[in-house]
Amino acid sequence: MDEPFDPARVTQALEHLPGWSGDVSGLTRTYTFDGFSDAIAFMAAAAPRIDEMDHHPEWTNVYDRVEVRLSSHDVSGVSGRDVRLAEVLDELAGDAAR
Ligand code: H2B
Repeated sequence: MDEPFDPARVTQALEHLPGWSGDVSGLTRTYTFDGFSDAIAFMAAAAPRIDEMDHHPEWTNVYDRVEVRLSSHDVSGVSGRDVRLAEVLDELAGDAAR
């Protein structure tokens, strides 16, 4: 099992994740797309990568937005798996998201 990040480590991680916020309980970002279909396409494209990583976001879609919250349930906090998933989601969202 990973160690949960302490506050300093979360701050350090967020410096490398523009657009993301959070604290020791989780990392959050809202992606805004050009419309509903683009938002859903992002979620569908991410699904197999998420399953490969066996690390799953809590996320909700409302129209053109996808609100994401990442935490590691097994450590009750943030771990390196959340940082890696944030990087993957940013890569998949690419220029389609604001
Ligand atoms: N996702 C998240 N966000 N945190 C976890 O601790 C987690 C997960 N654990 N996805 C995985 C699945 C675990 O339940 C399975 C058994 O590996």
